[in-house]
Amino acid sequence: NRLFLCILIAFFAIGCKQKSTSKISYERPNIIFIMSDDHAYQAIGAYGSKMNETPNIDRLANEGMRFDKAFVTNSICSPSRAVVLTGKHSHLNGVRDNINVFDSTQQTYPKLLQKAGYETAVIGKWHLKSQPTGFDYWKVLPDQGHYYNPDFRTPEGIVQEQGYVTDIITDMALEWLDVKRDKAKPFMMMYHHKAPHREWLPAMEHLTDFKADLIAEPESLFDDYKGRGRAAKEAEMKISDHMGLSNDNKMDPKIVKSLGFEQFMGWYEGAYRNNLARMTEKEKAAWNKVYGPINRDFEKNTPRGKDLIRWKYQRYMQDYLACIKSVDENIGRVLDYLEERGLAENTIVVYTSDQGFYLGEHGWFDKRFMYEESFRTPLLVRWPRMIKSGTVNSDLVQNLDFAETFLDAAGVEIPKDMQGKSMLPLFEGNNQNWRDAVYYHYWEYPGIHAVKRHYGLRTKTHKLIHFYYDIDEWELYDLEKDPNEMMNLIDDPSYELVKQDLIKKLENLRKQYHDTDSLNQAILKSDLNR
Ligand code: SGN
Ligand code: CA
Repeated sequence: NRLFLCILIAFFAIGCKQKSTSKISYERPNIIFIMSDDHAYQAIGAYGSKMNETPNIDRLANEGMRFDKAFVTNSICSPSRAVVLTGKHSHLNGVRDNINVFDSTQQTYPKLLQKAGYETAVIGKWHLKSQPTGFDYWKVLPDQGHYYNPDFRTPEGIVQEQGYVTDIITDMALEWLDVKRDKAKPFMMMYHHKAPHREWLPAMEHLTDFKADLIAEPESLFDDYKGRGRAAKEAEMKISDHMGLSNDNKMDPKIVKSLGFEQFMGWYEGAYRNNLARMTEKEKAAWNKVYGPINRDFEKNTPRGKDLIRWKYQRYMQDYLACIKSVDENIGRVLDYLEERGLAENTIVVYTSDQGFYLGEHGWFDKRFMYEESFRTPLLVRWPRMIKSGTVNSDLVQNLDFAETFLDAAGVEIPKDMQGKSMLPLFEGNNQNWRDAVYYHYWEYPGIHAVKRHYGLRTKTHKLIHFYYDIDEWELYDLEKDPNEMMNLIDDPSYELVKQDLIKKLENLRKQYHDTDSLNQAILKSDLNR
């Protein structure tokens, strides 16, 4: 038809390299990549959450595609962000842990889209240390950023904004969409929330939310790690021992001390005070109105032993879910805007998190492990022009695939050195020749939370992990029989064939992704010298 011809001619005229895996031709789509920080799929309505509702995030699932097997390559913040930008595993993009600095001169998908005529922006959490490059507009949080009255990095320097971080990031995103961008071009916006990252500080209007709820405990809240190796036992992310009563559970350090509790880290007390110090007097008053009675009750009816773990879990979830409430409401504002302006039809809207998170499973908070809750991440994609509404996909996809997918959708050639795959065929319902395993490698050890270095692979049915560095242990899980990963089968003779097959597959994947032992030795050496 004539429209198709015009678009085709326009592409040739501007010299775009069209090499889409898709057979459908279309006007170049806009892209909004929404990524929150530490949002577990367990706390999303569309993934079956019973503890909270996320009606706006769910809109993306109802009107688009829900991915049930979406994973990260390295379950931690900066590395995940670097993988998204580059489409390369951590050992090649240089950000293997939260300490590495992102080399901003390297190839990224925003740079390639910008070159192909897209207007690009990143707003919110960045956490890559170096300045954002490849963006026409950027306004990002310094490092982890703050919840209340947060500072922002801009090309002109640091500015402080008044209010709650999730609302402010959204105000900025809407302002860019509405008035700041060049409307003659298609756009790509990375809209990144800080929430619901530790220490889970809710917006003033949500301080009381969930406080009267009794959230169901996960089956493995009191896990004793029997059936697994040293890595799970030695990790320092237990709600019982490592979650802070003051900073995480918002108890006054004076009360914590007077009751005789020792906190795992000395800085927990300072963190509590720093959070309060960022609030205005009005905010402090609202805060004290809610947490004051909780503090007094804790002082009077001090829980101990298992009751204390239960209490901490409830406190943790109340604040965590309240943070998500703001994320969900603000995403609703952006989706409404797209509809009002007639932009929804040809805008790809992605919702994901930089990784998953433990909501008490195995007794934990935090992430890092290749076990399911942190390895897996939510992924919802709406693109009415391409994706049938209400569809569910169960292919193995990764954050490694975003760069390739966005370039492909924009009709830009995918560079050969990118390591992921365009998800466009999956959007169209075609999963022929898709991968049968995903690869994972985590490096930040020794480090906070003490999760040991490990790599491994996951197929649709099994998982094989090798923990190394100050340990040499292998773990094998049958995900169909043991979805909670409670029993390591590595020495079970009835799994010998499965094990041999997985080991071979893992070797092949390591070769395919160029993650070699010699490179890893060099990485270890340089990590130890810093
Ligand atoms: C902070 C958190 C840790 C968390 C890291 C990394 N402590 O240090 O619990 O693992 O960030 O998180 S906090 O009390 O300061 O919040 S990441 O998402 O940025 O990788
Ligand atoms: Ca994170």
